[in-house]
Amino acid sequence: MPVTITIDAAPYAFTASADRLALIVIDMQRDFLEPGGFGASLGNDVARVRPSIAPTRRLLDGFRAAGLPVFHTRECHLPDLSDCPPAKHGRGPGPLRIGDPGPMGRILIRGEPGADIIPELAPLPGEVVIDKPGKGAFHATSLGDELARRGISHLVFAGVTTEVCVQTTMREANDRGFDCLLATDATDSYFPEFKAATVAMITAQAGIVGWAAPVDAVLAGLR
Ligand code: C5J
Repeated sequence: MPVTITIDAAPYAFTASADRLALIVIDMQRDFLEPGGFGASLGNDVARVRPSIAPTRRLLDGFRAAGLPVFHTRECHLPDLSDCPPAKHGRGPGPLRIGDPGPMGRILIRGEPGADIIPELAPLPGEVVIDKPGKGAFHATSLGDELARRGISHLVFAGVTTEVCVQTTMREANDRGFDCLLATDATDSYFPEFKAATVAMITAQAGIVGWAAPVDAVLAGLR
């Protein structure tokens, strides 16, 4: 009989069968967390999203120790930009656009150093890494199939940025029938008020998009 995991969460306890639970770490890439990447090219202060690194590492360690599946995503595009809609490519105030050369290689391009996951959170062999052209990780990727193949129905989310790729993916997952929990200190935004609003939006109305809990509460549930 699989163990039932119970996490003390808002708006109420999150429960999952241990054989159906996975962690998804969204876009913890150099392009969003280090100077000179995509996030900085849009005028953001990357120091604002770095506090989520250590809690995300603790969450990863907890899932790995419990033998539970871990998925990572990377927002990035093909070198010829054939998967980057002109509307996305055209946005941004600065001189650097997606595909332009920057200090960490071409901005937001698959295989370039900037698109790598930061070394502190590097995927281990066997963990699935999904390259995604959109903000949501289900759009134009194999994520749905990978989760279905493993019988996953419950997801814990970490990553950046809270209100863009994390929230978009949670909403996609929610509409696909997954129960989703956001690990509140393992996610960050360049705009702290947007992070707070996202957590409130997700958990309002009896968890209309899902649940939220700090990493300590998630780890306590895994033990
Ligand atoms: C953004 C992301 N913010 N990973 N991407 O453009 O949230």
